[in-house]
Amino acid sequence: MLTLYFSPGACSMASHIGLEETGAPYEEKPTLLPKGEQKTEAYLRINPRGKVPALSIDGKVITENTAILTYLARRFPEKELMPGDPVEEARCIATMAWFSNIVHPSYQRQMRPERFAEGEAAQATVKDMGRKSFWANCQEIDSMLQGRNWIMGDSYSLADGYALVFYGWGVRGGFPMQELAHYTAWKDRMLRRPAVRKILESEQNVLVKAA
Ligand SMILES: N[C@@H](CCC(=O)N[C@@H](CS)C(=O)NCC(=O)O)C(=O)O
Repeated sequence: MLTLYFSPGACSMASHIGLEETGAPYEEKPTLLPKGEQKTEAYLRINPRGKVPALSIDGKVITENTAILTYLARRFPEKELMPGDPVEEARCIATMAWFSNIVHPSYQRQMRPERFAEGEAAQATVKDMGRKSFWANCQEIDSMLQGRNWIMGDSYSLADGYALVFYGWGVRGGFPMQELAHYTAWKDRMLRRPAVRKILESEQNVLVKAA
């Protein structure tokens, strides 16, 4: 049995979309960050780092969106959820690693500056730098989508669901996402995918609430 631990609106939405795209049955375990459920004893037994997402595969847990999405694509190869060519597959993993290592933390700096610096003035600088770098990251995603339907080119991949997390966070954070023409056209394309729409609606994501 596949069991996903996630919190609506968090980066775990990438794995939630990924699981839905496989078409396989899975169990949902909402682990609500606003209620601190990621820090409970029960959840720390699942992921001692206290973060979502976590995916349990018959009791074996994997964490990190990049690992979960790569696992799902390899477990369900017939769904073609990541490129089959090894070089293209590595590029897809590299893109997801960039989302995880750079894009996510830049948003986090503007949302939670207190985790990065002490004192009001230092936190204001961290927040400002976080906003600037998150916006630069969104512009880079916009350029990546120029002349392409999907993040990896002609074919949809699980990296697309990951990129949608940041479009939603951009809207939530008051960034002028509509100015990013390629990213916005791609977001509309994403919303036409039944699996994506289903998860966004079930998580009550800002992108479907606003539509
Ligand atoms: N690189 C990790 C990031 C996981 C992560 O930071 N998740 C956040 C939600 S977006 C979380 O669980 N935060 C809870 C906390 O920090 O207390 C991944 O991609 O899975």
